[in-house]
Amino acid sequence: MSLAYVGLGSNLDNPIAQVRQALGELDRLPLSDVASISSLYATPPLGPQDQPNFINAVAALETSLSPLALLDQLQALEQRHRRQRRLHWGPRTLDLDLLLFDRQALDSPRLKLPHWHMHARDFVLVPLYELAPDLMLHQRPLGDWLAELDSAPIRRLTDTDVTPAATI
Ligand code: A4P
Ligand code: MG
Repeated sequence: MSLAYVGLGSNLDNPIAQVRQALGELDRLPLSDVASISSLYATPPLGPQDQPNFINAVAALETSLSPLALLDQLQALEQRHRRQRRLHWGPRTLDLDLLLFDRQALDSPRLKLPHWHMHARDFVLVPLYELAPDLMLHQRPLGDWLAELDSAPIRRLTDTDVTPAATI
C-alpha cells in the first residue's frame, strides 16, 4: 500500500458539490480508499483574475495502484466531470492533482512528483497541513513552507457554507 495525496479544485458548476462528489468518487477508485479528507476552502484564483473563486481540498488516499495508474484514474474522473481544458490556469469543473505519492520523486512530462509548485500554493499547503502536519516536502517541514506564505485570503468553509444551496 502507498499513501498518496490528491489536491482537488473546482470553480465552475457548483464547485462545492463538484468537490464533495469527487471525494466520494476517489473513495471508489479501484485498489484505493480515502484515508482522510481536509476541510473545504474558498480560495481566490491563482492565474487569470476574471474567474470565480475556487473551492479546494486535499484527500489522503491509500492505494495499491502505481503512480501512473492513479494519474490515469484521476484524469478519467476529471473527464467524467466534463472538464474541458481550454485555458491554462483557467476555470474548470474539476482539477485533480497528484500532489505526493509516498516519498517518490518523478520528473516525466506526464507526471511530476511532488506536484509542480505545490510548495508555493496556500490552497494546497493549508488543507494538506490539516491532514499531515509532520510531512516533509523537499526535505523541509510543511510548516516551514507554510510560514513563508500569506494564507490570509483563503477561507475554510464552515457547515453553514456546505449546504446544497450554498454559493461562493
Ligand atoms: N502532470 C504532471 N504532473 C502531474 C501531477 N503531479 N498531477 C501533467 C497531475 N497532473 C500532472 O495538467 C497538465 C498536465 O500535467 C497533465 O497532462 C498531466 O499529465 P492539467 O490538469 O491538464 O492542466 P492544468 O491544471 O490547466 O495545468 P497545471 O499547470 O497543472 O495547473 P495547476 O497547477 O493544476 O493549477 N487557483 C486556485 N485558487 N485554486 C486552484 O485549484 N488551480 C489552477 C490550476 C490555477 N489556479 C488555481 C487553482
Ligand atoms: Mg492540474
